[in-house]
Amino acid sequence: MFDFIDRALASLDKRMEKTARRTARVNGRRSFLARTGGMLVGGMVMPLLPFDRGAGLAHAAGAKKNVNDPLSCDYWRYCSLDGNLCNTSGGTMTSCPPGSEASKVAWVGTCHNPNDGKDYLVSYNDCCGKAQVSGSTSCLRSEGERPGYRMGLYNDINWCMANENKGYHCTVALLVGLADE
Ligand code: ABN
Repeated sequence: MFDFIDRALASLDKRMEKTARRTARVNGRRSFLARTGGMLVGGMVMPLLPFDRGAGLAHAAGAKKNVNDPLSCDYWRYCSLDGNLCNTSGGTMTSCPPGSEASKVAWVGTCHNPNDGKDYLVSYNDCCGKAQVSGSTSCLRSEGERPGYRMGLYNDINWCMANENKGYHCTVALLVGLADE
């Protein structure tokens, strides 16, 4: 009889011990530290992982339709042009309209020419000293532009600032040369 009770108590002991160990494993200090450590490391590593800051802009850039039309903002040379097209403002793509003069400083972009697969440096000079005309085509493209924390990386600027007459009229796109020369 006592033998039976002894065995029953021993079995109960074993089960209690097992349950206590399992509880300690799941809720114990070490497990808490391991989980917290995992979350901390994850939190530190997440911001380092690469992600697309361009919000798919590269894809949108590839979707341009009129890449060979100099009267369209899609034209490949205008990849970083922010302003009115001079060829719709009384001038041409490379010359300022009469009565205006080219800016002394300019924004230079790197544009991919889909016709020959090469990258070109393009200088966007503003034409200065004449009022803007209505009906001219205004473009806003900023491939390669970065937020305005550094002036040289930001193209939303009136480049007539260095000229005597600072009135902005339009922007020309001059081919400077191959980007990897
Ligand atoms: N570079 C064209 C321009 C002119 C005035 C203001 C912003 C941009």
